[in-house]
Amino acid sequence: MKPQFVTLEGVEGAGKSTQKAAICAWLSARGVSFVETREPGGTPLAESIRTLLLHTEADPPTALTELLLMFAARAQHLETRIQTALNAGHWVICDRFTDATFAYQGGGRGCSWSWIETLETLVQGSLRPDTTIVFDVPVDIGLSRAASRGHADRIEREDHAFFERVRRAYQRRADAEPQRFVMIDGSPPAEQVTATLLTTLAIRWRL
Ligand code: T5A
Repeated sequence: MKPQFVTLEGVEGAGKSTQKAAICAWLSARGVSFVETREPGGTPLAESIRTLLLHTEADPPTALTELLLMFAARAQHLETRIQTALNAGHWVICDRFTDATFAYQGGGRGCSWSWIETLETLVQGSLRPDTTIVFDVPVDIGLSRAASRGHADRIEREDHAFFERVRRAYQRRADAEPQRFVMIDGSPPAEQVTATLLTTLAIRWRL
């Protein structure tokens, strides 16, 4: 199998980071070489853009600025880290990618879906994730988990309706590409989510 580009998605507090650690441990035990990364971020410049995006309080980005900054960070991350890793034969396990842009800037903020598609093609060419895992949880559950970690960033402070639109946009993406997407119920206890996830991935990847 060629090196897989795997992305993890979901609303705030869906359990992506928790389950990313489980996937990485599981891949390591099977001798799969991988790079673990995240968006926005993943390189020093892209991490600086992340800070601008999540922690600018005085002059917050407009919806269009936010969209362009997400893709600016992605362009840097893709060329200098993701593509390099895939070319060298490593899998890439990435916490959020362009489906988050469709969900948050498209669904949440109401940016045009076709603008996002245009930027996706400009920045990524034909590259798309091989597998996208969405951890689906009711918004209330996700937000209460995220809140338990303390200080909320600029996007986490959006209202409930925003995250309902985000959740619906993920569902729309998954419905459009059922082969790429794996939908996992993220509501049960973490160990139970891990067990379901790894069983599903073992079948999908024959590992
Ligand atoms: N963004 C990102 C965009 O708007 N557009 C884009 O294009 C991109 C790429 C940063 C923000 O950027 C936005 C979306 C985000 O607002 P992020 O760093 O992924 O993205 O931030 P968060 O989604 O906020 O990440 P979180 O860490 O909140 O969520 P996770 O990773 O889904 O959740 P996790 O695993 O850290 O768990 C949260 C808490 O819940 C517990 C954990 O122990 C932890 O305390 N937990 C569970 N508790 C009970 N049962 C379970 N099954 C649990 N799983 C985890």
